Amino acid sequence: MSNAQADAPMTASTRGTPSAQGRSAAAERVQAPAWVRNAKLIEWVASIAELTKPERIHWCDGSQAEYDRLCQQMVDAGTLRRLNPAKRPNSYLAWSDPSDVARVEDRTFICSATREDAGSTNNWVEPKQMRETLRGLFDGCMRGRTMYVVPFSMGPLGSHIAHLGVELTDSPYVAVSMRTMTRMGRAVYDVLGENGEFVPCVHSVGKPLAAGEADVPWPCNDTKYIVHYPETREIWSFGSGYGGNALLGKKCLALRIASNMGRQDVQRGGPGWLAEHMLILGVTSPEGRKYHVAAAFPSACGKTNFAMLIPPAGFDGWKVTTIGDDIAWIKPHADGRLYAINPEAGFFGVAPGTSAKTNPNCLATLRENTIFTNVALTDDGDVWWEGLSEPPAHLVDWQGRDWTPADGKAGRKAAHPNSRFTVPAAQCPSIDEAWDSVDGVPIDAFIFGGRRSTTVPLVTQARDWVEGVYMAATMGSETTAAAAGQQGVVRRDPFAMLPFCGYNMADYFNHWLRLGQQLQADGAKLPQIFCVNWFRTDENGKFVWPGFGENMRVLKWMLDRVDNRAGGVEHVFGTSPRYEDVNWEGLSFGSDAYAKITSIDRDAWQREFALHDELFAQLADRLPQRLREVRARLEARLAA
Ligand code: TSX
Ligand code: MN
Repeated sequence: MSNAQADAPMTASTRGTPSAQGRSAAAERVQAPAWVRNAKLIEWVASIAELTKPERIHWCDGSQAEYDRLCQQMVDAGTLRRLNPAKRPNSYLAWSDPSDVARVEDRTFICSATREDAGSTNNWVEPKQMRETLRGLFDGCMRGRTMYVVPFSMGPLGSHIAHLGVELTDSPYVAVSMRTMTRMGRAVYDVLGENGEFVPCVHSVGKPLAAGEADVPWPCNDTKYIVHYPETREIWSFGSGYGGNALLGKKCLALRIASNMGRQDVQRGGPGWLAEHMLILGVTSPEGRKYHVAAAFPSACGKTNFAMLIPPAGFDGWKVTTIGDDIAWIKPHADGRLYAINPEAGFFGVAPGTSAKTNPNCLATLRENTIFTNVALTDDGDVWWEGLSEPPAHLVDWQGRDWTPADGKAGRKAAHPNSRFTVPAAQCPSIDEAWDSVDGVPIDAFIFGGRRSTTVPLVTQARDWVEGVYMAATMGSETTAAAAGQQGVVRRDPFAMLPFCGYNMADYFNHWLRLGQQLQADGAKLPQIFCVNWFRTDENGKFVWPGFGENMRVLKWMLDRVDNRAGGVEHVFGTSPRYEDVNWEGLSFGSDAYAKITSIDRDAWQREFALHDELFAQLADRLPQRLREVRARLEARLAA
């Protein structure tokens, strides 16, 4: 390593060396740079180093030079491949171990004091017992490796909505990815100061190296643990280098820990806030009225595509801008409205399906400064994935094997279906001018969506906040073929938060209800709540709605409703646009087709309510009474 000199070697000669300039023994031991002044942080780094026993410690400064150096080091080690600089400047390709390609939900734990506080939808282990297990696994787990100290801010530096974290990791891939996905580096220490708080995150790939042992390109361990302690706000991750398991600022901190922080804020006398699995976008009308929307979709619904939507023909003068594609932190503002920030600084998105047709803004974003993981390599040193274009005559697939279109026809994918890009958000052509604003943007509407071939109409506005919360709580999505041959099975995914809620899901519903009630009591205009479904199919199994940019027509109706400007028809569970309430300029889409995607089938809804009951039974212990009341009211309407 070129900068080995700058790192602190953890050798017998430096352990316990007395301080020269009056720094603490711990600071001396871990060679903390002078710009790190937080004693608690230094003590913690020293204690984790003592446990995990790395060869050396590298305090990340977040500079471009450091990023470039670590990437070069990974190129030399075979972890990264530099892409053709003429085609893809400053970009790299990583191929993971074939066993380490996705989040591991069955290995993800919420270790709250009681099982009930984690709730039936989370895995739970008693915290003391989990600490013992992890102590055993982490003991010496970084032997022969560098431990990177990665300071980061989720949210704009210094924003009152932001929170700081520090991740200790033995993966340079994680260190560089965190620089793209968060505000990472020296400036974090200035905000942290001597006494500031941070969420401690410990990560190891779980593959210590014996003296002289050669490393592998993608070290990991078959044993995996993704562990959260919500009461003490700690994250421990072992055995995986894959994004969602290893970039601990994202799903672990910004969703699981933060969702719990937002609720704890109420218990501590605050107004409470929300950490949501939502994209945030801005819409500017030709008259210059700016709206902001936050939208939750389960996986495989095209969240990133929606966040970067380009208005279609017939929408001259309309502009859609991107604030975030995955996570929103939402807080009540002094003006009584809810304001949202994107706590992230980059996009960690699914590559397959991204093309100049489905998402031109995203494709332009990926032009440079991108790390691709598990996509295919072209003969001219560029990347390719299914859905990007016609397949080239020859590729090297994500497992390093030769691939031709014949292999594709035989069902072998060149890119892993969960292959990813990691790219700075600021590079997105549609990035909103306020995406970096410390105050966030005021939310006019929440959208909840799922992938449903039947039953759920194109768009519905909830009658009120409580019915909107019911809609979101009972949201479902059909699994795609990729997910283990279970095509067409509806899975409940409340608020698209099932794998990401850091506490009891029933308490989470209650948190939403309470927040709405409080804002209403304070006289605020609450965001409207909508439910959408782009995925209804016809008798031949074909999608009826063109989707993508054409979703602008639905978005416009929703925003017109926010300003009481559009008509609609009320039905069992809310209000939907009639054919004539939608702007059809520039699209030929007839009223017969429209009927196919907006019809309400009474029998299908009866079966749907039975599925809602299954979820409610699972959450029965703490399910808010108000949701049971909505359930009874809706069924009575259906029967009437
Ligand atoms: O992202 C999608 N969106 C949202 C876009 C803003 N996808 C891709 C989902 C997988 C990640 C969609 N797929 C959408 C959609 O609105 N709709 C569909 C279904 C569909 C697929 C293909 C066509 C039309 C609809 N048309 C042709 O193939 C020509
Ligand atoms: Mn997500």
